[in-house]
Amino acid sequence: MKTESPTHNLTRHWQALDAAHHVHPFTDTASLNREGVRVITKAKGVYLWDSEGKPLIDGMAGLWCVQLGYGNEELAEAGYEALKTLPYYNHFFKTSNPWTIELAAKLAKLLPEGHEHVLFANSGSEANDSALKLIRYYWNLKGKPEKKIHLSRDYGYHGVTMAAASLSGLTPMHPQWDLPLEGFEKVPTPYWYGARAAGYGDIGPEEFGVLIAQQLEEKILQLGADRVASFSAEPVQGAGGVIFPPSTYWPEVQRICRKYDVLLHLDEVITGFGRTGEWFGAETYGIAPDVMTMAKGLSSGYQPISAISLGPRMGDTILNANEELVHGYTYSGHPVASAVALKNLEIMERENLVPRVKTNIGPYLQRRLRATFADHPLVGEVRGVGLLAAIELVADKKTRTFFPRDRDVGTHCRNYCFSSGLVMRAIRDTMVLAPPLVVSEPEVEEIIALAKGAIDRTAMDLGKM
Ligand code: PXG
Repeated sequence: MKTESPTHNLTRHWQALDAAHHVHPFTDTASLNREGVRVITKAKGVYLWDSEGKPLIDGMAGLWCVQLGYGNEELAEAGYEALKTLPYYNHFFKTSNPWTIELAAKLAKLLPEGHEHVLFANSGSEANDSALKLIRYYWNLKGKPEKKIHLSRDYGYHGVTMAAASLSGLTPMHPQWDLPLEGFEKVPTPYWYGARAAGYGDIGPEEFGVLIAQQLEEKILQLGADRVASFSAEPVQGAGGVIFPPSTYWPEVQRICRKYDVLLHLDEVITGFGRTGEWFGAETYGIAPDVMTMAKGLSSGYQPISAISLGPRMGDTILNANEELVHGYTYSGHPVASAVALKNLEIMERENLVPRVKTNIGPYLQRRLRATFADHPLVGEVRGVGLLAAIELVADKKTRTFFPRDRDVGTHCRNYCFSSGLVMRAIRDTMVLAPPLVVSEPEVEEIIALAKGAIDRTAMDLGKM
């Protein structure tokens, strides 16, 4: 009879307890419990280990957030220092703490021009919820209370609270919860690779960017500009499929927002803190938002913290309202989270991580991905900026034809990735990479080799190799 190792017994113990008591996000509980969960027990650099001692290289920086990689001692010490000195206090009673003050000032230096003020929250969803409240308040203060409709995009992901899920354009996020709420409307996204399949014919990316932006204008005119409060968007759509806008898109969107007096809310939860080779996607794409939300990379995911920054219009109006701002969380500007975030930004600056993504490791990843996959029979397109990349798996490269959704080719490929020791995310049939900003060239090579193995095996299963 086979005897089981102590680690295996422990894994089984945790799997049983997890199945009995723990409900997972975005997961079919019954199906997961039949399979058994993978328990991650430690991490260092760009590697994770599970409870069986199996290493995984993390091509996703956790959930697009671990900019500095795992096991950074300085971040741990910054958190420990704050935990010992001031484990908790709030900002409600005319009080503050040194770490949150320094963090706000540091952000004001890094943020787009005119963004001098920040509010803190604990997650991307809360930040987006807060941004929408501040947008509503702005229009109320301006004497335009009828401006209440929030526009956002198909395939957008903005989180899961009632408002953030309503803002999200991933339709499976809505029916279970009777969402979206009233007053949330969607416009199309500049997903050029899918343009042909969506019936736009053989249009070029630049022309397509303008066409899609103009659909925002049509939507505003159809609803009435006097009723539209805001347009929310990620500079690059992340969880919706890593969709990069054609260069014509953002200039046109900004022109339209200005013309119809619609506030521009930029969701930088994924693109913030170096992911695209600048501190913010706003710089990469030349966007001047009225309000910006950020989370994830702000603390490299070591602590839950998010922020909302106000541009000049909203800042001037809201902060000079001469009345109480009736908003805030118990943990807004938590001292420990603030200390870790502050140290995280200090290290990113000291190590020149953002320029490294722009001129060194980002271009290296992009070049190597294209060299490896451009001619692959299963790969329709490799796209990316900085350390954000997507590999689109398609049924027919020439005609840009996708596989039927129910083939679930992406999940099939992702399962091969996991079993060979690579964390790579599948969004529909798009394979996605967003490694930690500290990833080295040999680690990039390891990620690409494992990705190639998984994509090759998927292609063979489909009879394409
Ligand atoms: N905005 C954007 C652009 C995001 O990517 C949120 C808001 C919400 O943040 P919180 O902290 O509330 O989760 C996100 C989060 C995935 C995945 O599978 C992506 C996110 C979260 C969980 C899973 O790609 N993004």
